[in-house]
Amino acid sequence: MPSSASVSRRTSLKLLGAIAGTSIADRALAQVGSAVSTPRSLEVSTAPSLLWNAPGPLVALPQKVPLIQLTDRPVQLETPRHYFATPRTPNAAFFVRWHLPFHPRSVDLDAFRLRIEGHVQRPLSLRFADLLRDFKPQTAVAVNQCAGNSRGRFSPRVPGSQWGHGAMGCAEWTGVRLRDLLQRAGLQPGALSVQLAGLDRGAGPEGYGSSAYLKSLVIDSDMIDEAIVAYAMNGEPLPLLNGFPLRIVLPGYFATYWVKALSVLRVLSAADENFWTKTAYRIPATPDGSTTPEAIQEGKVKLVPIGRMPVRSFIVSPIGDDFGKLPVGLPVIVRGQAFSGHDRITRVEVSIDEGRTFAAATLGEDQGRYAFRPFSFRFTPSQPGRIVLCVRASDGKGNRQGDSAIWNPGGYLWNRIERQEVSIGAI
Ligand SMILES: Nc1nc2c(c(=O)[nH]1)N[C@H]1C(S)=C(S)[C@@H](COP(=O)(O)O)O[C@H]1N2
Ligand SMILES: [Mo]
Repeated sequence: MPSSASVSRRTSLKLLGAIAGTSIADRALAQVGSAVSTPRSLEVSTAPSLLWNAPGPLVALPQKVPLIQLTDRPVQLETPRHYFATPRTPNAAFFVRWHLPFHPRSVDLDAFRLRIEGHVQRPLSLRFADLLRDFKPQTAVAVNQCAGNSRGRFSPRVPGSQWGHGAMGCAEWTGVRLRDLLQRAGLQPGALSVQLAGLDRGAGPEGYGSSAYLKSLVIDSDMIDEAIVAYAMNGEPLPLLNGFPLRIVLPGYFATYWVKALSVLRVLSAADENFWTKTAYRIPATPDGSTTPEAIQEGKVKLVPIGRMPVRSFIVSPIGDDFGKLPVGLPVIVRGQAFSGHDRITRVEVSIDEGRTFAAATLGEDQGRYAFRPFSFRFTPSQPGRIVLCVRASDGKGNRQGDSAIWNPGGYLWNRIERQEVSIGAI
């Protein structure tokens, strides 16, 4: 018979696991050590996170406010929830994700060149200042979202950073159209794709021998038309951790294509065989990109490169139970952001009865097709108790968020309807 102390410890650990996902529970387990029986603790540590953000510590790196640390080498930082109260994410609060440990710690603009090479008529080597002076600026307000944003929700759990919802941000990006740069260099006949290379280096995933982060865009595609080589973010130089001095911005598409610290555009005349383009970032070729572990194990699932971001919406406030009750009889304003990589947001709906019925929210300013679209929804609770709020968005292409949990081995594309439980108390 276990002692009553260890039973209650176990119960509270279980609770911790349920509300906080794995890390807090794991840390707590490490503290209590052998007092906890192993099988149960393993049960706890595979539960998906229900927290809005990953539960990591806050760290402050150069040019950044304190952000949630997922890993330190390479740096991966998540943006805390409250920064999404506004439709533009401040540069200093913008999330950070690198794959390779040696990302630039400084870049000397005098020495820096953007090279355009490969299957072109005139290879170019451009200075930062050339981009500002010799090309027409192009601006877009757009969401940069990691393909694995919200991976911590996956059940069963998949490998990779266990992000909460904060691996995304929306900024105004300014730079030069990729098409204009390619036109200046002149494509040779047979040019197929453009490989994008950054300054970061290091051992990639074991066994793949990939020491540079390389992505390719097919030349004959809308991707090339929309891509910007950005030198400014919200009107300022990019923070070093977000790709100073130049990065690719590809509005509507997942961040995997938004190559940071961009230094080479290499025009290819054959398919790109490198790991990051050919093998990584693939999703099941099903309508919603979802499949099952069994189907993957049986090797039956056709995989295709990831592309545009599915429609999503997030409640940013109120933030729920642990932070005090909302008074009965006084209005509550539910606020948040919605976006889609397919088209502009046309409708956001909020439910105050856990998704049984929805009513239209008020949309804020439209800053661009692929930008955050703020929404607000006002209601007055008439009795004390618990309410589960839900939010779902629709875009101009007729896509609407559904309520099923996505699963795929990469942990990509999560866009399930979000819930926020709140407590209503008597005044
Ligand atoms: N050079 C380089 N660019 C990169 C990456 C990288 O590892 N190296 N990661 C990509 C991925 S997967 C993401 S999610 C975004 C993150 O952009 P951010 O750090 O500015 O938020 O950068 C993209 N661009
Ligand atoms: Mo990512």
